Amino acid sequence: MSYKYMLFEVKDNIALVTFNRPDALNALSPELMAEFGDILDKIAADEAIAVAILTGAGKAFVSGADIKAMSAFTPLQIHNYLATGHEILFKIERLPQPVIAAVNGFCLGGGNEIALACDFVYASEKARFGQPEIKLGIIPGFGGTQRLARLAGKGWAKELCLTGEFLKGEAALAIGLANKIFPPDKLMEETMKTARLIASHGRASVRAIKQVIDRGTQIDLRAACALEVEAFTVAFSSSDAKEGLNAFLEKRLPKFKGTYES
Ligand code: CO8
Repeated sequence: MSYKYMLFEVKDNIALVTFNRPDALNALSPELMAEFGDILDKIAADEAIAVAILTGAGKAFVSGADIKAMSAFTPLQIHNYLATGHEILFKIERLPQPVIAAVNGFCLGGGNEIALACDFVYASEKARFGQPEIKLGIIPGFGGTQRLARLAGKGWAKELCLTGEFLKGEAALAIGLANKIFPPDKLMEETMKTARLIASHGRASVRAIKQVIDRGTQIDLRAACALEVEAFTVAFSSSDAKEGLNAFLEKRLPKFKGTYES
């Protein structure tokens, strides 16, 4: 599939995925969503990719669903678009690789919902986070009411969804929408730095950490800790674990294989 609304490049084991429809502030048209889903499938199948970064071209990360396209939908078309959108966002969570959202600007509606499905968010001082659907007479539809409540708690999810107001800077940091905020010209550099650090680690342990945190936070603590025991055992049995432990004992840097082989 060739891409009209997305950019996709892989360099040094890091995939850079850019929403690239700046004239419409990277609004999520059905065509763009199909391209995004295709890129996520490619990342899932590519063992050379250790980490993925999502960002946006121009002044937005993503401004949300394409309001023009949405306004012409029938209820059945909306239903199908929402269902497809949820599946695409679940693809992000199912990826073995961590996904970092580098939020460069407006991160609204479906855009904020994409960021919420990523493993963590780095943001520019220009980033504006919000769920403004209420101003359109609708509600968040790509998991915003649910992932936001799980991340920031029910009170913040309700305040953001009920007011439609945007958060930025320290306020976004305080409720966990972003892990770190950087000046605009430093955002990609700092995101790449963290991506390279994660990419330098063993794939089996990176994947296990992503999965056990995602799955574990959906279930009770005792069952979640049992999952951690199993995930630790799998990681411990990998050749990268042998390499990491030996490297420490031999006072040298580890040389991880960069594969998911155990
Ligand atoms: N959809 C389509 N076009 C958009 C969108 C959008 N979400 N956002 C911006 N654009 C377009 C504008 O229409 C404008 O186009 P044109 O130049 O042709 O008039 C261009 O992008 C630039 O936008 P603005 O001139 O408005 O730029 P400003 O800097 O003045 O304002 C804002 C920026 C504040 C981001 C403003 O554009 C805005 O409020 N955008 C809409 C944000 C929004 O409401 N998002 C939520 C959408 S609903 C949603 O995401 C639900 C997801 C799940 C349900 C999906 C069901 C189908």
